[in-house]
Amino acid sequence: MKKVFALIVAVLMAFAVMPVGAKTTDPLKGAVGTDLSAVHAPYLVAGGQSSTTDFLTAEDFASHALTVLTIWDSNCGYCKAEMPFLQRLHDEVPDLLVVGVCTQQTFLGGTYAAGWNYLQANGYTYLNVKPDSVLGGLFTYMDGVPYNFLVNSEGIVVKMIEGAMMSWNETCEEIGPVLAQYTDRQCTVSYVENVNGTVFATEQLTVGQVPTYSVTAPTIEGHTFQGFTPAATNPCPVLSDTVITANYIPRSMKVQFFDSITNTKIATKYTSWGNPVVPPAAPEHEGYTFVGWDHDLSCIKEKLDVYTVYYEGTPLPGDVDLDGQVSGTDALIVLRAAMELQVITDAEQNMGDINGDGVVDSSDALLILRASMGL
Ligand SMILES: [Ca+2]
Ligand SMILES: [Ca+2]
Repeated sequence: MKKVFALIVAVLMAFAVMPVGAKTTDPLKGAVGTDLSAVHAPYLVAGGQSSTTDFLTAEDFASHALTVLTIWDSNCGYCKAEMPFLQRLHDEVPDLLVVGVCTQQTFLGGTYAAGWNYLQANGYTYLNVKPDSVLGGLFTYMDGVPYNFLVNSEGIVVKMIEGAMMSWNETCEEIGPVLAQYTDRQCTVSYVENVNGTVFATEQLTVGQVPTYSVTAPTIEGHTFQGFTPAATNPCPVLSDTVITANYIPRSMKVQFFDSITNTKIATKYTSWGNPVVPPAAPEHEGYTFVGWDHDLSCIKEKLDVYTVYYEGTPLPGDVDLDGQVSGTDALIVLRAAMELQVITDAEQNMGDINGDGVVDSSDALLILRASMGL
């Protein structure tokens, strides 16, 4: 219904305001072929004013392979939705000029001041202008906002994009093949895995070509490959150097906790590879002190069965190996752990942290050594 109405309006407008024969463009292609080289549109400056010194002119078209004229209004939600992609074009694509054309009243009643404020508030830094009579002429092809017009270096409209580009992929698909007609710039595609951030493959493409994804995602210990972003099933023509991320997730690790005295299971827990696991509360047994668990629980890299460690009676502080005496052997275990020469169990960590600061380090080793010497 909206389309039919728009069509009727367009037909009425065509008869009402356009001199017959004034436009030579194919109506099916809209504005394609329109010559904008006479443009002289003032930059939109602070507060929504017109610059009196800076104007968009044919020179700006001439100095870029392609220009995106994006016609927008500060009251238009779809316009705002595509602005991050326009900013990305501005930031990343060196031979492309992005120019916002801020409309006033024409479509949704937005104002230049509101447009200016929206740009500032959201950090959009691409050029914005007010329409002059040349750019205003494009409005006759539009039944709303946003519209994007691609303009070649001679100032000729070569493509009209109706409605917002709602994703980066869509933006690349709309613009890539057109930009490719005007540049043979090379782009590097880097394939990066998201665990260590390593680039594991690259390929060279020209603008508008599509990444091949003909790479093998590396095997990463403890992780499962989940696919690429952007997805290989939805490849995106390149406009500039591009990163494709290979996504991995850590594997789930099952840890079962057992009571070493009754030989019964206390709990089953899951953690992701390389992460700690939080143990359950240990059962109490008459005459025994619970010391800890018989594995290191700070970094789980395999499926584990973990048992409680009990000491009959009360252990001596610093008796890491629970042999009933504090000796140089206990100090050596702690020193080796502190130097990362040896992984010690949860129980050994609890006994070795003699100063109770939550870490096992060389100061614990020294204290244990002094204790063993009766100092
Ligand atoms: Ca000992
Ligand atoms: Ca300590």
